[in-house]
Amino acid sequence: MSQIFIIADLHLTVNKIEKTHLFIKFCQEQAVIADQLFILGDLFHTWLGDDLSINYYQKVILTLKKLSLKTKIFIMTGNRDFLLGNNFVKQTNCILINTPYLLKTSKQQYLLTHGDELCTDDKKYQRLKRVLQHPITKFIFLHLKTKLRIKISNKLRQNSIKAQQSKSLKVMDVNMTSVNQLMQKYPGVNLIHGHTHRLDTHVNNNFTRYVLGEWSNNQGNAIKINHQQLNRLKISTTIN
Ligand SMILES: [Mn+2]
Repeated sequence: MSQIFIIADLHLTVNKIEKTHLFIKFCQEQAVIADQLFILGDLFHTWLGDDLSINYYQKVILTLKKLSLKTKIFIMTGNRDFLLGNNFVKQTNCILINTPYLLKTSKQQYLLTHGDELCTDDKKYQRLKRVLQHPITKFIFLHLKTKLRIKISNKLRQNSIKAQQSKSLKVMDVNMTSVNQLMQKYPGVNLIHGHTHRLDTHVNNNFTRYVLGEWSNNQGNAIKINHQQLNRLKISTTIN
């Protein structure tokens, strides 16, 4: 019997202690029973590089490390934590996976992705992503001093919040042509993604699209695949 948990968009930050505790509790009491845990991006709200951020998130790092003794943890980066690197992997025993990732269970296959690459209506976002996630940009950023990295990261966050205010909800959702183009390459496979924070299940003609939701301070959500059944789970401080 294999049990799989899939989560995304926790956006953990140092100042949201409640949410960090919710995640730790989830790891210790629920994910620990699973064979595999998949985190589909934006586990962290900001990641300024392993050399800085590992220290900020010690509790999370230790929790993942402990969990990895029982459960295989696969992490995909999102647009907020795309700088997760080798040291993070070493310290947590997580496995960094590329997007999209094909998850095969005995009855059904699922394509896992963060989801932002499917939001192709948002041209400005896609352009900025190409620049920010370019290997040269990453290299330069990781060699800047701490203060400057924090300053740039804050500025980018402010700009992103400002930009979102003028964008329509439709522009910030996935583009169905892009989704269909991707899924055509994977006949018979279902899609699981996060990023849009619009928890829902969309049954299309050829595939089902499961969207994970973001975590709040006192509630999270997960997909659980067990006995070939896919179920939605609410994660709360009181485990039921
Ligand atoms: Mn995201």
